Amino acid sequence: METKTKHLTLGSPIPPKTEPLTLYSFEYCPFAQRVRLVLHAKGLKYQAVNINLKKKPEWYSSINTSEKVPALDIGDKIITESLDICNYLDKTYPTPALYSAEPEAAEKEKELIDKIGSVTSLFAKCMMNAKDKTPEEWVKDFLTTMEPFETELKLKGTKFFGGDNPGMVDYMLWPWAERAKVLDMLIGEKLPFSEDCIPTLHEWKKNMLMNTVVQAVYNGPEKCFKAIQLKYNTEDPDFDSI
Ligand SMILES: N[C@@H](CCC(=O)N[C@@H](CS)C(=O)NCC(=O)O)C(=O)O
Repeated sequence: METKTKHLTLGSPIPPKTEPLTLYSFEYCPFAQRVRLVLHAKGLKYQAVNINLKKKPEWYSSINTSEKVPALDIGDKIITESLDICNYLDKTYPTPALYSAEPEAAEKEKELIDKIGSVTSLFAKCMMNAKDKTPEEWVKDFLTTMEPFETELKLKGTKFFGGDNPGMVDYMLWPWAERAKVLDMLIGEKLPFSEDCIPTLHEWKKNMLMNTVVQAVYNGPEKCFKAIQLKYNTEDPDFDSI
């Protein structure tokens, strides 16, 4: 389904298009991973053009003026922002549907997706400024941001937010669950989450790990940690060596 280039860098020419869908990506970017999950869930063929985020090719700003990944080239247009891309894909390729057919339930799912922003911004804060708070304080903050997800999934009583199979909420949230242990690695100790504080999400993570779509684009915390180390601590990182 996915063919991918090496991480293109300063001086790399723009590669020829090989598929109708081209995803500008970075192998370890959680936002790009959201799109890859949806592309795989829909069974779509695409070319991932990986961008070295430390030394971006000169032409990348003409693909996405913000110079961020992901960006999806659909032939006559380039779509940016992970959630907008995923919603476009869900509308254009409706099978399998990633939102509930019932409008009220779909609305609830969209509200939940909006709340993922608090999780991702806290994750970024903890990653960049781990020493600002004690591990106990970080855990308290994370539990607050994760509470709506724990409550909703418990209420639904299903394996996934999407029901028997992952849906849009599951795929939008997953990249941060996959990377959760990166925070332990950065802090240098295990964040003290007690065994039973988020039991439903704990079970959800186990179920997600067994899902073939999740497995298709899984890198795991060790590789994501190495990518962060390379990006922030080396002048000329080789992301293909991870
Ligand atoms: N809101 C954007 C966020 C995308 C984003 O922040 N991507 C990061 C990589 S994970 C990026 O491209 N950063 C630019 C850089 O590192 O120069 C989305 O949802 O697509």
